[in-house]
Amino acid sequence: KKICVIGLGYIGLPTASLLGTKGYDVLGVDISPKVVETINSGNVHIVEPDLDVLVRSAVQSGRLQASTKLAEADIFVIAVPTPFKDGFQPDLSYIENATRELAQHIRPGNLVILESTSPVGTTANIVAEGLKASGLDIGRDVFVAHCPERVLPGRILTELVENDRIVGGINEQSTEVAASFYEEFVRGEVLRTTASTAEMAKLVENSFRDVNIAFANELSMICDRIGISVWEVIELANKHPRVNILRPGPGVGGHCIAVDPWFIVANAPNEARLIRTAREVNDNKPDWVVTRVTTAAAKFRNPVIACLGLAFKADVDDLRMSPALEIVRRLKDEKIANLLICEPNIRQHPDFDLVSMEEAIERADIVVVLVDHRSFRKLKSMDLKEKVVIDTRGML
Ligand code: SAJ
Repeated sequence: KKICVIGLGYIGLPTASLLGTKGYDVLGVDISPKVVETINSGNVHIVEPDLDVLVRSAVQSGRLQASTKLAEADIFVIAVPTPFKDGFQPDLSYIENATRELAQHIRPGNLVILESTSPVGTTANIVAEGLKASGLDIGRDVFVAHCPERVLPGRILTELVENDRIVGGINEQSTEVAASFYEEFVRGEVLRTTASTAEMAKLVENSFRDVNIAFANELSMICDRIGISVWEVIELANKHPRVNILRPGPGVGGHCIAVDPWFIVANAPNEARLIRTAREVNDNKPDWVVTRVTTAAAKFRNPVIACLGLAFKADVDDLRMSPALEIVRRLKDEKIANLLICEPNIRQHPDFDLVSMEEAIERADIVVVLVDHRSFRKLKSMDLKEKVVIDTRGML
């Protein structure tokens, strides 16, 4: 079977290379010539455990090829970004462009799968509707389904195979054809539903997490106001058999959890009140951290601040929508201190000079922990007695 994966990012590339090693002939398509060139030379442009090995082996075996151009295939998988634009409205232009191109390549018997996280209605109203430009009978000649990706960055290759998958077609036959495809390589359960229910289920998963993190973040601000340790409160409360509070942090980042809840708000603005408020609580958390740091800095004459971490979460190199990055940028703009910035997972940053954790700690008056990277664990054994420590992740 020939598979064409459109979009070779954090989801598309792992999917394409996994299918390549499972015996499918895979064409990976991306608009960036640089990405295409990198992959065709057997290399990767994103950091994810074991992905480099998988891509190299798929490319070397001749089962994975990348191109900037679509070609004919049996199955098309769309894995392009769905960001939002001003006013928190979903930006579906990548899906629209992919669909427009696809309409020129599909043939009877094809299956088109949308994996990108999308507002409810996208599979039917944008993809299936757009494919009608091919002149084919969409739903009968060509099957269309939504199968949202659910993998956790840092564990993508394992979760691609192990996680249960939701498959929702625009009609029953589409659901069945798409589900059979996933059953060929997924070890988890393949759950059948409609396209719009599949879309909503994915948005709900990430909103559930966002709302629960917002609860933890609100608690951290309340406890700080009252003067007790939020970490101890959560540890004790979580001893209750039915309580499981998540961890407060500097805010919620990444391109999923900080984005997807807005798609629900856009669909039902009057009803989605808790979901919207949770987003606002999490988006305001960096501001709260900046205020705490600037208040602490005001007590020094020429303060030196160590900022530990820029990534959006532990043990990744991804800085997209990272609250840590936002906090560091804001502190830099405030010009109140000399900043020493440390991010062990990237080699360099265009806007900041990076230093080692040891150097940052040694020279700092104030230490701000922004990411709980594994390599920061040695902080516990370092001498911080003379320093003001603002630990947004509860590492200490
Ligand atoms: N965070 C906290 N406290 C916590 C947990 C997370 O502050 O207790 C923060 C993280 O530091 C990070 C953000 O939340 O800034 C999101 O991190 P994450 O690890 O919760 O999730 P992502 O964005 O890496 O991946 C999520 C996953 N969704 C769920 O767990 C419901 C993943 O399964 C999805 O596939 C992915 O979004 C996606 O692509 O939608």
